[in-house]
Amino acid sequence: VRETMGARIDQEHKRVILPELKMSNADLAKYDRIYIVACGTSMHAGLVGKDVIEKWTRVPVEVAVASEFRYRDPIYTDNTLMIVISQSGETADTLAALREAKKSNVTVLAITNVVGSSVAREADEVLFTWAGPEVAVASTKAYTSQVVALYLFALYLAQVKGTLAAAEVAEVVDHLQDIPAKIASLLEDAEQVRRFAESTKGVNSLFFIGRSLDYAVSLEGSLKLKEISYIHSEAYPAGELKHGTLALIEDNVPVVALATQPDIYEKMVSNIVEVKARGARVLGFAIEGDTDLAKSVDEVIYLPSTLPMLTPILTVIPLQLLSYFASVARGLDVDKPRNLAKSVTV
Ligand code: F1P
Repeated sequence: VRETMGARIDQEHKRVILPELKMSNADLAKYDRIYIVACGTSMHAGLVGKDVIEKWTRVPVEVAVASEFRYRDPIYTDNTLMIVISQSGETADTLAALREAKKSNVTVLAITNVVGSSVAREADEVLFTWAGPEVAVASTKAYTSQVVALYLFALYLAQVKGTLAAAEVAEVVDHLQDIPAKIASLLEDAEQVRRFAESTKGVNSLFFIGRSLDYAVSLEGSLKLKEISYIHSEAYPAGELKHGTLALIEDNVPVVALATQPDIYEKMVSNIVEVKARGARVLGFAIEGDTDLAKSVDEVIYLPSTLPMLTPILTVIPLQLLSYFASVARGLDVDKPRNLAKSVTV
C-alpha cells in the first residue's frame, strides 16, 4: 500500500500527482463516463473504486465482470474511459475486454502489478500497483494496492475536475498515509479472528452482510473464503436480505456483519437484529470507539478509525485473515487452492 502511494503523493502540497499519465489534464477532465472491467478480486476492488470515483468526481461508473463484458455491446460515448484492473495483467477475459474496447477506440487505463504484462503493454495508460510479487495464488495485497491506486486516481480526477477542494484532498491524503501502520496493527492483532475462524470448522455456509462500501468489501471477504477455505459463503447487501435470503438464516449460521459506515449505521444494526432474531451467530465489524454494536452481536472486531471512505482497505485485512485461518484449521494448503491459477489465461 505504501509503495502504491509512493511517488504519487506531493507531501508539500498534500495532493496527488500521477506522473506516469501521458494524457493531459484537459483530456482527463473530459471523461464523463467510466467502465471498470476486471475479474475476481480485481473486480471487487473496482466496486470500491466505483463508489469512491462517483462520490469524489461525480462521474458515473459502471463495474462489469470481464467474462460477461466481452460479449456485450457497450454504449461508449466520445468521452468514455475504460479502467481495466488485473494483478497479473494476463487474465484472458480482462484482456479480451480491453481488446474489444480498443477496437472501438476507447481509451483504456490499466491498473496492474506486472510491468511488461499484456494488459500493461496494450493499454493506453498504466498505473502500476508496485505490490511486489504475489507469492500465493489468491490475491490479497493485490486487492489493497488496487484499491489504493483507485483512490489516488479518483483524487487526481477530482483535482483536475475541481470537484473536491484542496483541503478535502489534503485530508484524504493525510489519512491514506496513516493506513499502512493501521494495516500492520490489524495483522499483528489477529487472535480474535483466528478463534472465530476455528469455530467455523464444522460449518457449511457463512454469510457476509454490509451496506454500500461495506457490501463491496464483503464480496471480497466471501470470495476469499470460497477460494482458499472451500466454505460456501454469500455476501449480501444487508437491506436485500428481507427479499428472500433471510430464509437461510437459522440457528448458529455464522454471519459476518460489517458496520463501519456512519451514515447507514442504524439501518445496518436493524438488519443485524433481524439475523440475530433467527438465531445467527454474528461477528460484527465496527470502528474503534463504537460502544453500541457489541450489544447487538456475539462479538466485535474493532478497526482503527479512518475516513469512512477509506475503511475498505482496513476491513479487508481481518476478512482475509478469516479465510486464511479457516483454511489452516481445515488442514488445507492456503497457498495452493484447488482449481485456481495465478493468472486465468483460458
Ligand atoms: C483475477 C483473479 C484473481 C484470483 C485468482 C484468479 O486475476 O480472479 O482475483 O484471486 O488469482 O484470477 P487478475 O486479473 O487480477 O490477475
